[in-house]
Amino acid sequence: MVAVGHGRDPRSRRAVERFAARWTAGLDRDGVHREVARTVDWPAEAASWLRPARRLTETAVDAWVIADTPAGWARMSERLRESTAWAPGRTVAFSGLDSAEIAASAAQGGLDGLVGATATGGLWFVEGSRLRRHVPKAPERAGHTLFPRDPVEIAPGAVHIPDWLDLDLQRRLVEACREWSKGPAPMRHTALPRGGQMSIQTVCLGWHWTPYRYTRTAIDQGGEPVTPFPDWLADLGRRAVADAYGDPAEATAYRPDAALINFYDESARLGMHQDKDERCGAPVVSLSIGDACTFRFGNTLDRGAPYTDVELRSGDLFVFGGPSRFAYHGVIRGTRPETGDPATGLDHGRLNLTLRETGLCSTAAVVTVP
Ligand code: MD3
Ligand code: FE
Repeated sequence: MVAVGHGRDPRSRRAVERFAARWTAGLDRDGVHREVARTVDWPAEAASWLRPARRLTETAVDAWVIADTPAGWARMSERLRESTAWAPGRTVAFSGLDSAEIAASAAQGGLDGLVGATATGGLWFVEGSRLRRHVPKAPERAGHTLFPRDPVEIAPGAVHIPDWLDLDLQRRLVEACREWSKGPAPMRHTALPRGGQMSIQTVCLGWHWTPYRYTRTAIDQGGEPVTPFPDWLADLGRRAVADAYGDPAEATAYRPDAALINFYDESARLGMHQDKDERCGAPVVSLSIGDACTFRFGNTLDRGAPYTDVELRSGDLFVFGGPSRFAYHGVIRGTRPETGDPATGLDHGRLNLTLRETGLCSTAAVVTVP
């Protein structure tokens, strides 16, 4: 038996409506339909939260379910703690409460055991008066096969967030990639040092990559200048790191200065390799658009097993940092034709953008001599 409490903002209302519908449709251990003992709401600003606090706690329940804005909940949780027998350890919250404010109220104590969802399918919880986070790892998804596209940390520091880019952003990225592909140094099959060329086509931003170093100009394309790395792309990278790791400090510190944009046709592949030409351990952010592929994530020791195969689809984000930053990885031959949405502006093939911090010096100034 649960009691539901919520703020009066539309998002919290929707969250508890959806919850109540799902909850009461299910059966409890005795085969009886589950119930909501009561639902109590409260304004974000009011003279007193004492009445709703009492109503929420006056019948015995197994757990409380809360949906609120951080501002409303700051006052309500204070009331509950001071004036009722409420137990934070038997309380779960929706992602609307996942914020800096909850960290601040956690620090004041009395919220230990409170658990909530994050917007990307992870958990936050209060322990020792601190707000902590948990991103689910692959094995924990065993019972969740009905929801196969939840965000997953496939290895420490390697976080996959499906459908992170909305269609509009995918469209804008495809448009931008189309422009960048024109050059000055156009998208091309990168030549390999032992002869031959890569099956993927690549164009670079910020720094130009050839096997196996970064340069300021396209040394294999007549010394053409490299298209600058745009600020808006760095902002997108910081947002990606924030969502993958839930750590605002790490996100703010992220300063990507190079992007590799790879295009895969149906027969392209990328053999198992490490990205180790950067002199920096900052995470790599990967964005996929267009046809789906099988991405192979290996280990840090060699190209072989153990590895994990993950399907990457249009809109997916992957962030590789921490212990995963120097793991071997690759893309299996054969992206799957017609699995991308032509509404992205890409009618065939797959685009992958990787954002990196090279750890190389940015040039202080460019002096033009007339
Ligand atoms: C794991 N690109 O450009 S993205 C690459 O889909 C590259 O085009 C692939 O590997 C692609 O170097 C894979 C996923 C990826 C990117 C960089 C990583 C995984 C990574 C760096 C370290 C570990
Ligand atoms: Fe790579």
